[in-house]
Amino acid sequence: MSLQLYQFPRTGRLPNDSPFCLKAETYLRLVGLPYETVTAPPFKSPTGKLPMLVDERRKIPDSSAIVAHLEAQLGPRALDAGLSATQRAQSHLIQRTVEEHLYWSLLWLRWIDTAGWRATRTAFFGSIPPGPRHLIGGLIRRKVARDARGHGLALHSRAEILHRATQDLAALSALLGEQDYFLGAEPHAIDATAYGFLGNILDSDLRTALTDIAASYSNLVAYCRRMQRRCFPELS
Ligand SMILES: N[C@@H](CCC(=O)N[C@@H](CS)C(=O)NCC(=O)O)C(=O)O
Repeated sequence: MSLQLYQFPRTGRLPNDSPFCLKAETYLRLVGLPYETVTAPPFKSPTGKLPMLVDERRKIPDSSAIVAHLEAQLGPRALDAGLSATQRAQSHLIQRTVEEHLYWSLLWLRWIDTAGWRATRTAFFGSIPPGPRHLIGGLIRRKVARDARGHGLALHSRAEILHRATQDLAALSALLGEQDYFLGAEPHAIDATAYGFLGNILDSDLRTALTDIAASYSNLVAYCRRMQRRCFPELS
């Protein structure tokens, strides 16, 4: 099996500031499969989004499709092989919450919120000369704003967006409780997803208003530290 993970360029301390890319790489680390990362623009992927996995010659865009593909290959060694129907349902609901809701809050705070945008522009476009930096950054920012309004969350006030994101974090903290991982003492595929997003909120150099809110949940902070030590020990 030759695996190449196509993702955005690394911009800081975290392996990737895209939560979906970090999810895919965290999964690969959890299962211990060898892979190489390839820095690529999103148009290289058939969906126009990253991450994308190339397994031999086969292109697999979408982090969930990547996880499903590798879980199928791993068979009895798959991370979720022994899960009950209830645990699978819990994973599904956690995943939907972070990918379809919490993600949009983080996106809004990074790209649209004035303070977040200053940091995002520097992190993502800082290596481009100032003229084109403002042009390219502005164009992508307008697309993100359009997407976020289309989703619906960006139609609300900043306070409401923060409130809803805080509800997601509170729910994640309550579900995790005193456990080491979301489904118990050992990590499963949902932990790759959870760390992709929580790591991007808590551990990224790109801080937003959500970073301090998440930092008040001590079990989420400890969880990120645990995941980082387990999956990316070179960062600790
Ligand atoms: N459902 C996809 C979502 C991937 C996604 O939204 N990636 C974003 C970066 S976090 C992207 O590539 N955006 C580029 C664009 O929309 O042009 C997955 O799970 O991989």
